[in-house]
Amino acid sequence: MELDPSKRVARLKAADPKRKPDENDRLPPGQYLTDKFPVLTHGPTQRVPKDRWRFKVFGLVEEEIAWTYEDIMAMPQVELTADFHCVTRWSQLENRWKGVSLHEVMNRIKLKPEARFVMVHGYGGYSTNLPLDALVDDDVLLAHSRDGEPLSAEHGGPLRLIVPKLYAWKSAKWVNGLEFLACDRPGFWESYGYHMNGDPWTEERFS
Ligand SMILES: Nc1nc2c(c(=O)[nH]1)N[C@H]1C(S)=C(S)[C@@H](COP(=O)(O)O)O[C@H]1N2
Ligand SMILES: [Mo]
Repeated sequence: MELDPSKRVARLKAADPKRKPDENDRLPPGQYLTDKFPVLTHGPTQRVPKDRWRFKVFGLVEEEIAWTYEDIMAMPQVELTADFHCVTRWSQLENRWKGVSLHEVMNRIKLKPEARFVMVHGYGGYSTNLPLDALVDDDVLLAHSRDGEPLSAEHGGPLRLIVPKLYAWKSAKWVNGLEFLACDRPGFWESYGYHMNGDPWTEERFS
């Protein structure tokens, strides 16, 4: 059952007594709190067996790469706690994600100097664009688990991108590639009018 939001906030305050005990400093404007983990997918859930899964790096790179799931899992892993804000106005607080930091991924890629943006691709044809800075932030992960459980296919397993500082549509499920670009280009939702950047704190919902 969904926790009453005030109880949820009370629990969060207890978990971090130093933090200012006000849900408004955790919830971006226009968002409401949920304890559920809603599924939000356009189109069918992708079910990609780990042994067939590939992650491609292409575009403005010195050398194209195709990593297997095992290649990615062999990189050092981190856990981090982060919030998740969907543009349809639900926000979840304190997800415990586990996966590979984008810093680890970027350390293994040689970009051409013109690269400024990235198109993130997912199985099923999904895409979403990010400025390079947003991709290489400290809290960006290729995540395989949430709260100690492997991600279900519905939630983007075996591997999805997590970009906590931007609206959740930037967190591509079934992520299978990074395409580096010199100029920004709209991804799937962006081409229907979602914002090119997508900062929830300044409500960059639509362009
Ligand atoms: N491949 C893919 N990734 C996606 C989406 C999608 O439709 N396809 N939806 C996005 C949106 S709008 C949101 S809110 C989050 C939802 O993630 P969840 O279903 O795990 O809650 O995934 C994002 N990543
Ligand atoms: Mo969303």
